[in-house]
Amino acid sequence: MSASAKPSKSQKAPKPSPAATPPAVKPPGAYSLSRERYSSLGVDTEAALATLATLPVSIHCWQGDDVGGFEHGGQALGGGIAVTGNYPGKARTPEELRADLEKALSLIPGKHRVNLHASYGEFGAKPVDRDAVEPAHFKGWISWAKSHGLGLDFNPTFFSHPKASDGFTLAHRSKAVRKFWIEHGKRSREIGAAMGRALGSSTVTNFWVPDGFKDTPADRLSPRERLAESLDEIFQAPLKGAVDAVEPKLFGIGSESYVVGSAEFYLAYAVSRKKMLCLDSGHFHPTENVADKISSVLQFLPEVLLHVSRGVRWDSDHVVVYNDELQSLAREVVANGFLKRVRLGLDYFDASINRVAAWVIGTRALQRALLVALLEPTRALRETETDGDFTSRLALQEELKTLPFGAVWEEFCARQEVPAGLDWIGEVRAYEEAVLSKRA
Ligand code: RNT
Ligand code: ZN
Repeated sequence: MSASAKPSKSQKAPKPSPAATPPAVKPPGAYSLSRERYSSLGVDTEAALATLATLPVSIHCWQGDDVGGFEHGGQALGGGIAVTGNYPGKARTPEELRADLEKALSLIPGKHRVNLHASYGEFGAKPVDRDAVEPAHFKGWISWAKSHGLGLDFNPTFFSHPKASDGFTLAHRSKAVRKFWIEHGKRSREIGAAMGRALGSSTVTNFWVPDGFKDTPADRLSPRERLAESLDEIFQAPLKGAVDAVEPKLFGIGSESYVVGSAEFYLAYAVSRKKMLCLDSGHFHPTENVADKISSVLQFLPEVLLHVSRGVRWDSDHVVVYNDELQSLAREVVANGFLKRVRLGLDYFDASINRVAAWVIGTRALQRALLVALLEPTRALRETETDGDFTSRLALQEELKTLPFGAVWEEFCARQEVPAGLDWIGEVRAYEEAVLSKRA
């Protein structure tokens, strides 16, 4: 602004001599300064931005309605998982859930996937039990995904159902109950394969069952024999395009003493049956390092699925945030060149804050962690280690923590045409006022 345009106090100040006037060039922006800083460490920020744009995150539909689903009569949440909070405005219909997802996706940079549960089908006027679900019940989701260029992932729902009310499904002592759930598993696998075929992008069908005991079992073996047998029956038929994953867990509410599908059970199952293993970050002892598992299991498995979550003291499924744990998870995937062998998915549910914001915060946090991992000078870091120079390794690791990645992230958002910084929250507030607050 010229001095004449706005008479102000500055007019009283002595006029700078012409020699002291800085040349009228635009100062370098925060991004170009950061790019130079990274480049001095041998890191190409442009390459990092290009790679990040190709990484889809499988966004879990169930954050939008507190794991409710759309079955007739809407079962209470079961299976040892729990959602707390009563923030208004949760989605009540597939249309509402899709609209909320669209809002969230418009604030998340990049192209992504949506992860559905079998209980989220569109079942029409008559109740459809779990042993009768079909690809037809997911037509609406498939055409929506197609029109938005999204991939889909899928999960059979082995909880929130009268036949799961005693905490057992595929490992149930009753043959009839097992048979019911085996049929659900087979049909879910067919739905997943049909989704993948329709969208031209393979759908992972992820199997998690809650089966376990509240108190010390007398027999730890038989339920595991039954679970292995049930899974084998589900996976028996060769199915073109099926990509199956299995998800272990340490404990759940009501299964504190014993979970049939433990980490060892499913790791061995996945290796012997050539299935994908799903690592959920809330499913281990709180002091276990989930990031450290990736390079171990990928020695023997072609692929893993991540359910990125945030447990606070237990498997509480808090919204994912950018913390050390998330950063080391992303770092292990990127630094080891595993981006093609790790499917990135989210799994959390918080009903105490705006649910659209919960999706945006968690997904952007994971993407930011991936970006920081992509900006790591991995070769230089590894060289210190091969040289046995652990002093420099530690010094460099510390230095990396305060490099200017924020400006690179904002550049990514700008190029992907989504709000950078906190600007997205205004859009969520406007949506809340116009749409969410009108829901009873
Ligand atoms: C439960 C598992 C499972 C579920 C979803 C809803 O502990 O993490 O993945 O959270 O399937
Ligand atoms: Zn999970």
